[in-house]
Amino acid sequence: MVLRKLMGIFAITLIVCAASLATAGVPDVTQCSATVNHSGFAVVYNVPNGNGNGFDAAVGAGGAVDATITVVVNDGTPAPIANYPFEDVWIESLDGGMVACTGGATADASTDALGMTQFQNPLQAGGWSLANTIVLINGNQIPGSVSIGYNSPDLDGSGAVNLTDVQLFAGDFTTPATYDFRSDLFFDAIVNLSDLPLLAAAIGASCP
Ligand SMILES: [Ca+2]
Ligand SMILES: [Ca+2]
Repeated sequence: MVLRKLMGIFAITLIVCAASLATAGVPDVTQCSATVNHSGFAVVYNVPNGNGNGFDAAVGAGGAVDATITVVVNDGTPAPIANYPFEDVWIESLDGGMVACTGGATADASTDALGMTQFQNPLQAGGWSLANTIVLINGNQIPGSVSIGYNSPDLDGSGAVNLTDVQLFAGDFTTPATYDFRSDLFFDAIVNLSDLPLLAAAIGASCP
């Protein structure tokens, strides 16, 4: 009888230990965070070859803003996970409009001792989006989103800036009655001649 009771306690202890082992060191997105100091929507300019702007040179309603995304990766206990690989921390547009090159939208570095990393370096990406941005940890979304959209001279998100994009831009440029965000490369709520140099400078750029 005493032995059976002891066995019962032993089994319970094993279960409790297994539960805590399962979460330690494994990211739990409900315990992770993604934050931007800037409040309000901001747009980041991407070029597939990485020659776009960093998140610290985003454009908001009133001009240039720092839209750097700070991410903290915690496990379920919750405790910070250090050295979590940057390849497994990436961003996407909620509507999929921003199209990243392979590995082109990952965090700047693996996490530090506090489980922290950030998105500040230019992405390697094309396409465009006015939807918010989500952060994924090994494919699992951190709940919520940040107010960042994207534009790019790779208008169609093909991974290259070429004649197809020029034709799309020309179509948007010649119909000023309808505002086409995708061609507002110098983001100021109007598509005009000031957007053209950005397209011209990027022709021929492609994913690495
Ligand atoms: Ca393209
Ligand atoms: Ca413009």
